[in-house]
This record gives sequence, C-alpha cells and structure tokens, in this order.
Amino acid sequence: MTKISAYELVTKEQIEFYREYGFVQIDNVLTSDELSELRIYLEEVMTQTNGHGIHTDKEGGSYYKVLNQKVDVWRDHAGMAKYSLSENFAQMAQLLTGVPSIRLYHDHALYKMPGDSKETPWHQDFPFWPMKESGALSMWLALDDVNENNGCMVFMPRSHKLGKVASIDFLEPIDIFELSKGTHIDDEKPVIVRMKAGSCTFHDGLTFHFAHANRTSNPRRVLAVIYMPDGTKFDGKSTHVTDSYGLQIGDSICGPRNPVLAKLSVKSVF
Ligand SMILES: O=C(O)CCC(=O)C(=O)O
Repeated sequence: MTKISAYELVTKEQIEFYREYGFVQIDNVLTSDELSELRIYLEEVMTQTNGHGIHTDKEGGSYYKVLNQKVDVWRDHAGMAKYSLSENFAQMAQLLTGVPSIRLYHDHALYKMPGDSKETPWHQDFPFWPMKESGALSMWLALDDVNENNGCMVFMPRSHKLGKVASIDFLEPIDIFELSKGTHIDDEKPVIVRMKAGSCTFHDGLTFHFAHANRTSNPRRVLAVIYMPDGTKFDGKSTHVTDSYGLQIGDSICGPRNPVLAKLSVKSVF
C-alpha cells in the first residue's frame, strides 16, 4: 500500500462533518507496513520501564481496568516520535480545524486490556487540558480492528457545541447527560464508530465520547495524539506538560514539548 497524504485522506465532506458533529472517521491512514511497524514500536514503549513516559496506573489498579495508558511515549522512542510528530497526521488536524498552525499537546498509548475490563465513561477531554480556549482535538488511531466487543469509540454528535460541561472522574463518573438535559443533545443519538486497524477518528476536545469495555482476550491497542491550535493560552491548570515550563496564565502553550507540526499551505484552503 502506498502512503497517502493528508490532502488526499481528508475530503471537504469530512471537514464539514467534523465541524458540524465534533468528530470524524478517516480510514486507512496507515499503510500495512506502517501498521506492523507501529505495533512493534508501541509494544516496545509500553514495556519499557524507565524513561519520560508516564504510566498512569499499574496492573491490577482501578484506572488500569479502564485504560492501560502511557503518556508522552514519543519522548522515549524515536519510532513513536515518527508517528506522534508526523506532519501528515497533524496536517489532517489542521485541515479539520481550519486553523493556520497546529502544535502537539501530548501523545498517549491507550490499551484497553482484556480480563476485568471497564468501559471508558462518557466525558469531554477539554476539562482535563490546561487551555483557555477550546479547539484542541485528539486523533485516536486504532492498531486493532475495533468494535463494541473490544472498546471502540462512541461519540455524541454536536455535543461540542455545548462548550465545557464537566470534568468527569473515570473511576466515579457522574452522568454527563444529566448535566446537559434540556439542550439540543436530548435529540441526538450516539454514533458507534467501528473501524479497521490503521484507521482513525478525530474528535474535538468538547465532544462527549465513551468507549466500550474490552470483552475479548486481546488488548485493544490505540495511539492517541492531542493537537492544539498554535496560540492556545494557558489557563493555570497544573499538568505534566505545562508544569515543566513555568507558564503564567495567559501565556501561549508553546514550550519544547509542544512543537508546531503543521502549517496552513495553499493546498489546504478549500
Ligand atoms: O480509548 C479509550 O477508551 C478512550 C479514549 C479517550 O477518551 C480519548 O482518546 O479521548
């Protein structure tokens, strides 16, 4: 399979879909060779015990049952950096959002483990991020075929239009739909996104989403990369990325861990 550029992967319809519904599916963003390579790199970085990456919880822990998560894998593995810092992927984020320039916020490996697996509760990402303005988004790149049996994503269309609703604790979640009752969300239906390995979704940081528990006997492997518009301002929240910079509220989040990965080009103006 030959590599396809962001301009060929993302259609005008997908851009319109993303902006209207707050998420979009983009198929076959990896070639089969890239998929095989990335699976090896991801496994290597997940089993590495020293380095900068932050393993959120250990086996047996309550969070681990929701997600076996390692944050900042690009910092520990040049092979992971090849994908997490990919201009092509960032270009897709730039096309979808339409902003002139896109920076990395951070990446994370997201395994949903077999066994005593829990669903990822309905939530928005934006409340976890130290950003004053919305606009940041995640690419969720599946390294396995995903469906309801192993933890595919489910999105609530147009929920990004509600703005910031709540920060949901994954271990003691409250019902985000209780909080959004009486809004246009009452008329929307969740969309289950089943995908083949090597395909991805992008979702806005404000979009409500959920993932099923993994009822199979294999891990569900995902690389997620969070992008933010260049110029996104710091809101003062303490996070592993911003704590390393000594940022003041209102400063642009643009330290050495947040490089510009893609910029507007003539080709990206539809
Ligand atoms: O992979 C999952 O189960 C959930 C991922 C998620 O919530 C996200 O990438 O924002």
